[in-house]
Amino acid sequence: MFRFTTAGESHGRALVAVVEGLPAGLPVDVEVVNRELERRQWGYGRGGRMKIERDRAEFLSGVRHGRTLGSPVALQIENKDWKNWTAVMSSEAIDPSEAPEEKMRRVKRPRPGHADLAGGLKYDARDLRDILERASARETAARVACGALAKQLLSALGVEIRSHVVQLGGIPAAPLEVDWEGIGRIPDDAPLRCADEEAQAAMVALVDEKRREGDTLGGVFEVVARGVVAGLGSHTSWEAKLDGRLARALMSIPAVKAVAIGAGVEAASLPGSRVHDEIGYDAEGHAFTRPTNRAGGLEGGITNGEELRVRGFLKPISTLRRALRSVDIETKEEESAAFERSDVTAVPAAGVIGEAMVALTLAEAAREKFGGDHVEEMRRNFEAYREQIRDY
Ligand code: EPS
Repeated sequence: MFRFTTAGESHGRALVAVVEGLPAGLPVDVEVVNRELERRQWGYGRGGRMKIERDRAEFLSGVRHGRTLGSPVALQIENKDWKNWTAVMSSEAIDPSEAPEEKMRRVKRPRPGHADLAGGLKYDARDLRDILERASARETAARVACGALAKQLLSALGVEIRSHVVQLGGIPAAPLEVDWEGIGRIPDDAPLRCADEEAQAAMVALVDEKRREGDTLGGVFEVVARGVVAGLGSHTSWEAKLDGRLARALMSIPAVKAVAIGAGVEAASLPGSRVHDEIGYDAEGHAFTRPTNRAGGLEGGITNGEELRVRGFLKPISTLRRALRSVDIETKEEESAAFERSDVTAVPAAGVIGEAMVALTLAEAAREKFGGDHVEEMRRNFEAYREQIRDY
């Protein structure tokens, strides 16, 4: 079974992750993982924390001489900021006389939109730091490291994954439609990983404006996977449907409030003749063809061989410098919500996290379909299946 899990608090010692179910023999390049971690940190609108962190993965188990062993892969990403929080985040019991309130940075004013209040109520936390440290999007660095391993597995099956920002703070008015090559042309150092330079310049100006105002912005990212073979996921039960699994994976990214596959919500207001992708056949290439891909590569919860296209819609970040109204959980008096520091927006970073979540979901589906204990065994099973499709 392929699965992954993460642990770690935002200002704790480190983030850790365990990935289980990777086949043996998969090449693992730590620099490739680190490049993904760097991509997640990039983006106009990030705050002071990203100047402190320089995320690097360290493999603790499951990899030997640059290849997986088939055993659980454990990795760790150090929090450089930890040294500034050792007392606040200490795992040892603290004597209250040696821990004055101001030093403990207790949080009592929940931020609307964050997990603070709901989590505080649920876990009976009187210091909301007990909630926010784990609810922080810092955790997504660990997911990106896991996703980098999933990407390495998928690349053995010819799958490539990219992401880009298609809307930020309502700019442009409708989300951008960009083909695979267009996404590939976005330079690595584009401030917001957006294919349209004019729209990007307007987004940057809006980020500046909202930073001045102490406000925040959301937006829409798109993840595209190319080379995904038809037949991942299944129509046979609700939990096997890959569209549902992808939606869940993307919805679990902090601030994502909606997910769309292919034409997504727009399809709901169009007639069937303008939505469904007609089917043709290329006799020479022995392949079914589609002139359009409004389905986003998924039909019946199964990949259909077209590009997989999924979008994540983010609400604005819930930590505002110009804090919203809240209530002190102790005094019950009206107060402004807590603010330490924050990003104005993190939509490009969410796109990279989206890539990781898509990669992990596809890797799980590929492990189900092609099995194999060694990556070459998996690849043989995959090639045999591809032949079966060609002869269909
Ligand atoms: C976050 C708050 C900020 C962000 C953080 C998510 O961190 P801090 O509280 O340390 O200023 O920078 O994102 C990351 C640390 C990251 O690695 O993406 C939050 O409250 O969710």
